[in-house]
Amino acid sequence: MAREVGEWIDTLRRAQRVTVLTGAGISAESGVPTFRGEGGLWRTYRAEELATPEAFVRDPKLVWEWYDYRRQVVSKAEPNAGHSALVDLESRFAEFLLVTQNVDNLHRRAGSRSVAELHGNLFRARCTREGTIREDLPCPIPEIPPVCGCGALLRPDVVWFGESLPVEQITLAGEAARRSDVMLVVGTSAVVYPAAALPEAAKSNGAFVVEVNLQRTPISPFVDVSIQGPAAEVLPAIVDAL
Ligand code: BJW
Repeated sequence: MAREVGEWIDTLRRAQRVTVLTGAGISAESGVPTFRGEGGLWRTYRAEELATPEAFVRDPKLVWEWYDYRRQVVSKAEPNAGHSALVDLESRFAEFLLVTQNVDNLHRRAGSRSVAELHGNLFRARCTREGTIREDLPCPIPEIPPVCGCGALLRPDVVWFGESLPVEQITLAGEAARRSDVMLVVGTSAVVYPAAALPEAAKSNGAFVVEVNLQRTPISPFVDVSIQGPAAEVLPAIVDAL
């Protein structure tokens, strides 16, 4: 590990602008299941079957049961050493943005402040009629599916397949990626767009791109360094080496 980190760490040391893109893998060591691969199924469903507006229209109760289960898992989970290492990293650079695809809130709970949440947040709900946001739903939710005061269904305030990402967050993320001296890409399968396009945008604008993952992904062939290992070990090793 020390050798893998040592060879390129000077580039990170010299960087002014650093962007980190995270996915479900960074929370795996907190006990939060990832979407794809082992543990990716809930009951018999894959994420792609439930994380869609069509699934919600067809069966809001089923979709809410999935989200309520995940809210409970995440509520009991704690940020891990990988999340904490990114809090440390944030304090070391003039410009730093943590772009996350995760909806689990663990980065903020760890203490990260400069965070762009691309896919929403599990602990927010949104009225399907008025668009108002609720952050006070109990966990677990007593009656599923939950309903707004106006009588319409609430939905999780997350981004499903086919839906647009929050404009401000994806704009911030794209700008940060293109301005980066270094981008770290941590624990994402890099198959879901537009988030998956950010490492390439960074690379083609001159950034040095480092991937941290248990396995190779579609971006591995073009990144500058691909470290295969658990985020909760590799990220603290990077911070130590700095
Ligand atoms: C570890 C580890 C450890 C494990 N340490 N590593 C261009 C081309 C093709 C398709 C499209 C395209 N542009 C848009 C699309 C359509 C679609 C898309 O991308 N489809 C592809 C799947 C083909 N995208 C969209 O629909 C997006 N909207 C959009 O683009 O609007 C405009 C538009 C619409 C339609 C057509 C064209 C344009 C919206 C995407 C929303 C994604 N939403 C979800 C659910 C969020 C809510 C919820 O949580 O329920 O977001 S899906 C799910 O995947 C979730 C995640 O954020 C996202 C990414 O997953 P992630 O984080 O990478 O997790 P995993 O499980 O896949 O990977 C974990 C990784 O960690 C693995 O690699 C492990 O090895 C690793 N790992 N333990 C380090 N300890």
